[in-house]
Amino acid sequence: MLATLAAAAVILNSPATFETPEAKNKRMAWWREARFGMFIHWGLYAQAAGTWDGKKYGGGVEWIMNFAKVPVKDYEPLLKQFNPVKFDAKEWVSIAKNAGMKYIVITSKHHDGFALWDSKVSDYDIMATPYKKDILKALAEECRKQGMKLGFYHSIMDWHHPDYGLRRPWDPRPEAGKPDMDKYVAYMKGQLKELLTNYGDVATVWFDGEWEEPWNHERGMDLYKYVMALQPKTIVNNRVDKGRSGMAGMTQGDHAGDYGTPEQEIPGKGIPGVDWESCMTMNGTWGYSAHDLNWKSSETLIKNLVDIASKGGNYLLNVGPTGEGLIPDASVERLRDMGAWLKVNGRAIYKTTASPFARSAYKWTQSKGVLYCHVLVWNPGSIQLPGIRTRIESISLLTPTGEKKLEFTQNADTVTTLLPSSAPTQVGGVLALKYKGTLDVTQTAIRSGSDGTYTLNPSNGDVNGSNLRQEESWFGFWTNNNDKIVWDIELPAGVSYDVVVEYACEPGNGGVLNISIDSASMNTKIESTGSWRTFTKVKSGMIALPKGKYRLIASAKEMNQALCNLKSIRLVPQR
Ligand code: FHN
Repeated sequence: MLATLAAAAVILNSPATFETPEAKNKRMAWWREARFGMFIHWGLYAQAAGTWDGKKYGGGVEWIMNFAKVPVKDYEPLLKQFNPVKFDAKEWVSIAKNAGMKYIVITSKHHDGFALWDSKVSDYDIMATPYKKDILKALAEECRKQGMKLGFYHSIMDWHHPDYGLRRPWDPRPEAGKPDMDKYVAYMKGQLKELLTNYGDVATVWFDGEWEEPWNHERGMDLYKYVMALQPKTIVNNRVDKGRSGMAGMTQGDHAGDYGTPEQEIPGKGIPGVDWESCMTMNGTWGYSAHDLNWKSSETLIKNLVDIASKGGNYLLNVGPTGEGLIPDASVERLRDMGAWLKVNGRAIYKTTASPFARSAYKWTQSKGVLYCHVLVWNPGSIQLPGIRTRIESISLLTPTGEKKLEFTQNADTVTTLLPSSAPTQVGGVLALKYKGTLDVTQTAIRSGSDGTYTLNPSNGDVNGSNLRQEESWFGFWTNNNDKIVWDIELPAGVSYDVVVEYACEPGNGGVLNISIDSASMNTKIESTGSWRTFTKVKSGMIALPKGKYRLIASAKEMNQALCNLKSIRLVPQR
């Protein structure tokens, strides 16, 4: 027994895991294959729909109690209004399934403390509303019927419970006495025990609200062990503990948690051996807002899915149902488009692993014996795929009617094939390159497109820096003077190029962007374009260099607060 305890102690001190790597791999297997899940933010805040006392709020309006500084006594009346009579578990699960999502994570309790299930340890739950039916019970039953995995989001931070260690400043509630965090944790464990014993297999527990002072590493490690003891097969995100590095979401050091949780962003590169999931909204809010119509396009959502999968991550895409229990039409339409794309290309997403290329003009995923090249911008005609030394046996285009074989040639390390005139889906198409044996790829320098233009962007650039990173389709967070971007390119003989910079800059920011390549160096004044998403193109200078391989470096010569969002640097052959 002592030996076992000693062994357990050793594992306990390893990076916050309580099992062997083999056991963890077994436990994580379904999640690593799933790649795509639905996040559902739903609760009393849906009834408010982003407005309080006639004032409209922006951002994540599941925070409206906080934004509008609503005391508990004035928020609780929502209990009597929340009556989601149009909630239909079968419809919700079917929407997720038809979208190609493999798991659902729903807010069992968000920061406002309201419980979506029939909790015996709280009267602040769905049974206190006119609806009086256990939402999570209905959802769990339907998920089992449809073979959909179900996980629970659970907020550690609780703006309602009097014992949560930090009351809202505008709602001190002295009459409730001094908060007792130990009592609160006992209450939270009581609710988690209900969730983890009464609703069948819980695929994952998605903690949140861990960032405030009352929560600490010791409590996080204890809570992780508590959850694992109740459901040893579940997996727990890194927000159970204090190891999350802000919105970048990856776990620092020996903290509990099975996967990282980047939020509203996609890491610039995947991290081999690290499990992570980017959670993102479709518009600007997690909870339902009647007036946030800033919907991302289906194309953007599909490209996000591909980008994330190409880096070995999962995409947890959010819907915020209405107070009546309906998933907004705009969300349903986009999920339908994603499902249609995945019907054709799902095998290039599910059960795949990250791209073998550190950089490429294309997004790649892979599975045993197959490389998937995601050609998201469709230019019919010849396409070159550099860096592939393994002998390719065949190339097929994935289409709605099955695989379409393509002719191809292969020299030392470049495969060339011809893209047909039209793309098989609304967002490009996927080439399946099949091979036998082990994969052998090289990291080649960036080459030009068929028109001779070099497009340098986040898909093929490397960041040397602390804050600068990919944000959607550009480099963002350029707030550190020392951060820079590097591209390795291969130039042909005798061509002169115009250097064209595409950037966006919010008023009050900007400076001077320096671009250097070999002995050439040029400065571009970065001025406001009106917003971080309003892009403009400016000619920075020109280069004419002998044939060869070069390193082009973009850096900040001068900077006010932030330099810019850099979408691309293009080398355009002078005509
Ligand atoms: O404060 C929450 C927010 O409301 C939302 O739930 C997101 C989803 O990941 N998490 C927190 C912000 O990081």
